[in-house]
Amino acid sequence: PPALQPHDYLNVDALLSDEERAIRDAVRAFVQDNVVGQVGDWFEQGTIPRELAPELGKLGVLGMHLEGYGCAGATATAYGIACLELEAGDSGVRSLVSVQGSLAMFAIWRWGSEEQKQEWLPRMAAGEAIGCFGLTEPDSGSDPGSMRTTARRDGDDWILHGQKMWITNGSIADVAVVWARCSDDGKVRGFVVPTDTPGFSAPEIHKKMSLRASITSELVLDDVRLPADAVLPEVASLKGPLSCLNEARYGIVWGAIGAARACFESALDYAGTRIQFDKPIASFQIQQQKLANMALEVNRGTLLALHLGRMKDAGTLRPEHVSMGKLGNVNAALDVARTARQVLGGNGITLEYPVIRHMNNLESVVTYEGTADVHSLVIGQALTGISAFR
Ligand code: TGC
Ligand code: FAD
Repeated sequence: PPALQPHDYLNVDALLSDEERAIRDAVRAFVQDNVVGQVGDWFEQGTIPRELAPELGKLGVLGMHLEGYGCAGATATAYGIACLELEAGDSGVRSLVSVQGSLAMFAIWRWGSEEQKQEWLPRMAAGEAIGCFGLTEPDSGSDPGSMRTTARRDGDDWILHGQKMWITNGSIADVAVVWARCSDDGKVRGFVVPTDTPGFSAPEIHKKMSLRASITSELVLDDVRLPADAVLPEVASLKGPLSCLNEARYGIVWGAIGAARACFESALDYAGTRIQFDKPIASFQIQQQKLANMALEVNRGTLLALHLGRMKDAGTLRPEHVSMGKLGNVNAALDVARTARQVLGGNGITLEYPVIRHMNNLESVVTYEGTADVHSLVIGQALTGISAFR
């Protein structure tokens, strides 16, 4: 058999096609050139440069898995591989791409009118227009069905009123997909809101200790008047936003393992060079056990992601499968990051190394797109047939 590679212990590489490997290498090189050296500063400053969006557009990862309208039409597996490489740079970069492609663009692509698609998708695929996705509210997180944002009709127009919370890309977005409950029939619908519409504002949320290389905002909708054709015509239920979440959660199944891999690689490298008691710390059994467990989690998580990717491409992936992937891989990534942080000793707490940045980011990743508890309950319901949400 071929020699064992510490960075690809199970030779997952051999399970990928040439095209998938080429996409991986292109995204990895992009992250190396455009993210790795700068992201510690972005994290410290609490920002991410807007100019990254057109660069990501040129790379072809915005709406990468969508067909037409300037999108790459890649397979789900290829999109997942891209998410892994992006999140090996930073969860904030993967978030930008997820929110753009899997949430805002997917909502328009799946549930929008032909005019809405023509107007927004090509510019969004190019990164010329940035999108955000407003579902969560201050009093409505895990239970989005309790949302209070309303849409009422005034003649042909719609009037949106309410507030959204924790919205990635909010303050830098050109367009917001906002989910609201319609006051005439009580149904949840999506609205395409250009962010320069009077009454719309997006104050940025500060003092975050996680996902700092990402913009997070409130959306304030103060009687925002929209034309009749602003509504997404093809869905009138919570199924609309939840279908988008399936897409973004799928990307996180892969992405979280990218963050874990970066932490593992940093710890492996550090353990081999850091000398204490006259030896590299890698020569101590306790550290080897940590490295072995990290390698196990990274490899197991990669295989799980790849399996779900192949299922998605085959059309057999269910939302309940995605919940298992998101729960398992984000928890695994958090374990790896926390272990790696200890291997690095004092250096594990600085932004000179990637580890604590990833570790803190993963505290957001485990909460957004359905908390670990929510995904456990989805799996529990699938196993028992009993819903324990209420
Ligand atoms: P429930 O009564 O079960 O269903 C309501 C309607 O939705 C349909 N549905 C789904 N459709 C597609 N995909 C799914 N996964 C679906 N789950 C349910 C269902 O068939 C029904 O349709 P219809 O047509 O009959 O009305 O809904 P529920 O209110 O009991 O809620 C279920 C629950 C708790 C699982 C769901 O609310 C949930 O997932 N909550 C978590 C909320 C969440 O994840 N929010 C994320 C916000 S976006 C975000 O975090 C972006 S982070 C940025 C980044 O990615 O970087
Ligand atoms: P809550 O729902 O209030 O949960 C609090 C605790 O209660 C959690 O531990 C939860 O698991 C637990 N809990 C809740 N219900 C149950 C239950 N039935 N059984 C057992 N335990 C339960 N949202 C968007 O719409 N768009 C975005 O772009 C976006 N980006 C985000 C970016 C960041 C950095 C963060 C942190 C969040 C973002 N979110 C976004 C919001 C995110 O989806 C929510 O934070 C998440 O859904 C959880 O909602 P919550 O924070 O209100 O917590």
